Amino acid sequence: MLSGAVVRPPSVNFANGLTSVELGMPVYGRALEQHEAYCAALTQCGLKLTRLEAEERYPDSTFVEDTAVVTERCAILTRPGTPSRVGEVAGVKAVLAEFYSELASLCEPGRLDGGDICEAENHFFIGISGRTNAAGAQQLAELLASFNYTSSFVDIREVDGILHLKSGVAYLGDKRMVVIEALRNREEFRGYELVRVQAGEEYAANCVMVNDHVLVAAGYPALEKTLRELGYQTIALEMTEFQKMDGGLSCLSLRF
Ligand code: CIR
Repeated sequence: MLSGAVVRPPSVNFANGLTSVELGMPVYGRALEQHEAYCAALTQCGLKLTRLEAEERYPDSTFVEDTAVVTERCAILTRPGTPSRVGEVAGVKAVLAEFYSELASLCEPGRLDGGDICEAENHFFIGISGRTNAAGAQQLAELLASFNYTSSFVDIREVDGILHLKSGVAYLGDKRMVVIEALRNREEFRGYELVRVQAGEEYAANCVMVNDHVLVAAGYPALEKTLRELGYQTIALEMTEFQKMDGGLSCLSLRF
């Protein structure tokens, strides 16, 4: 069971963050409302939230997931794969130290964003992307192995339209994964039951299992229907303002 999460609301200059999509400027007030609803959903799922202060020095810092990999046995601080985000890690380190006695860090030349890490119980899929390099992936795999976790690499550099591995996959438990079409034939996912995301709903692949619920982005009815038919209780959340900045549901929290 997950019991806690770290979140950070968007800062006033959130719109100055990085994005690769052309969906317009996010509206700050609306982003705050969507973030509040997200926090309420995590609380509804039974998590106790640690809320960090908004951080204007780092406009992308609401996407806390990229700064660490948190597991049942350890937390590993990342070295984000884009220079403007490297400074975000220090603030997250301070708060994770309150929860973890085992706090490891990646080092040069490793680069890795938490959004590339998909935890599937004792196995971790590590995406190699524009943000996570082979050295970062290898360091993480070795650190995870020292805590008795296995891992495998999924190279997504040739997959169009996804920033991170978890922009295209999510683990639901019971060896079941949500995947976008572009990733569904990957050898790495053999042995898993795949819930396919239909064309046009790719953004919804970034859903998040939190205890008895699955958080899903609002506005993607086919995936939500499929999940409900499979017996999941879903909570649909408006994510439009975060989507404009290339962010999804998973990136807004570190859950442990
Ligand atoms: C970035 O480009 O780093 C942010 N604008 C979005 C990060 C999204 N993070 C995630 O999916 N884990």
